[in-house]
Amino acid sequence: MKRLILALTAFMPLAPSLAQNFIPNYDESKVPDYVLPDPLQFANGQRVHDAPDWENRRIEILRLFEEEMFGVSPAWDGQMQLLELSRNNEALGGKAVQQEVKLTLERNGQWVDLVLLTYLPKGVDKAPMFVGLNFYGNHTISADEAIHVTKSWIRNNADMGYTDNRASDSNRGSRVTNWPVEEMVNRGYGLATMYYGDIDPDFDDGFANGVHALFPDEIRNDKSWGSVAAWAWGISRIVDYLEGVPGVDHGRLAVVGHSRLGKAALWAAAVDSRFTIAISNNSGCGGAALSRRRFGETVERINTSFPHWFNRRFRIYNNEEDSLPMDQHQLIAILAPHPVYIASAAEDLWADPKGEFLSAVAATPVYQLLGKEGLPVSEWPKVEVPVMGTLGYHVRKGGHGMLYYDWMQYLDFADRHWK
Ligand code: GTR
Repeated sequence: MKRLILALTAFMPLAPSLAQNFIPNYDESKVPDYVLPDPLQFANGQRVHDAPDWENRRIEILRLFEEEMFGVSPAWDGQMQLLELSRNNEALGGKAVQQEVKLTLERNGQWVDLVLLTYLPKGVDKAPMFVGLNFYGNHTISADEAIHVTKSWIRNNADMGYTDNRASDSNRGSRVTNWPVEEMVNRGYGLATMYYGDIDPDFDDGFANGVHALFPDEIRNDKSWGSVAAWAWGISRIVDYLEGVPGVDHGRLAVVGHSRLGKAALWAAAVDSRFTIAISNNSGCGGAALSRRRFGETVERINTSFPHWFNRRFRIYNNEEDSLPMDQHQLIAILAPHPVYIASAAEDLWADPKGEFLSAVAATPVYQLLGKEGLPVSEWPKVEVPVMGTLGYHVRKGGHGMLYYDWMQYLDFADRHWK
């Protein structure tokens, strides 16, 4: 009976009062008791003994995330056309090549334009790259007037001067501190970034636009891909493009994202093994934070505020976190043996910093099974004391954001694993 009720609620519209009345728990003593699903135990109860067993268990877990949460994304069977929009061979005081390329994805007469901004350090034969989506448009990454302002739908934002859901060029360079490109380039890394709304505009539109619109033949059901999966799918198209760029080290690609885009970064790394490092910055609920803790944002709350982010089946677990067949530590575990870095911020309680840390702890046995260290500590580290093993973690002081401090740790972490 409970199952039937759960199944029915997946199709029921969520009452708006749920969002309005929601009071997040920020009290550690009120975190309920919970038992995490064991990543090293198959659904049928058998143990995972070795690496070949893990390969099968990994696929089992991946399918759970796909079918119960992010949704099933289609394989890409279209064409990609490239058009260079701008190029500066003397960017960042001559240290980098800055380029904008329009990637037009075409499938059965439908098309979508994605504009990618890349920086490649000069004097590096093959540059390792950070690949990450941005929130406010490529023109916010640098003040360079050559960079195009996105034409895609964008959330209105009085501070940014965005009205009518259109970006304006009044904010050129306003996100430079969140994207310290010069530091990356100085240390031999490149960056590839794209406005996430090019891939899928972030509103509940019934999946009629963005890359979903490339698949009009898709019959949607309660397992179909949501917006987080679409952003991850778009990130894979960036890699398709980068694979054709000779100055890029294709074996050293790190996917990075903040908040909702941190959720997308983790999912991108799970479905696309071309990423050999994944970085989650304040990804919170649906990202690195354990859902069962119900600390800060919860499954019900996220599904209510953002009904388009996950698939419809995920709503089954509104207030039913203990019946989730997986939890977010397994999203980290299925990235093993690749290095993963998880960053929290002390005042970002909505994203449950401790729950993000505990995910890394609970993923560690999988790394150890594969002969890797995982996370070197099991006690929550003090503020701004980063720990780095195959899994890395820090909790920065301050609130929600991807800041200079965070990036400095990502660069150190990448150096440690790649140099
Ligand atoms: C919040 C959302 C979080 C997080 C954040 C963000 O409104 O509740 O899950 O994704 O947005 O993306 O900045």
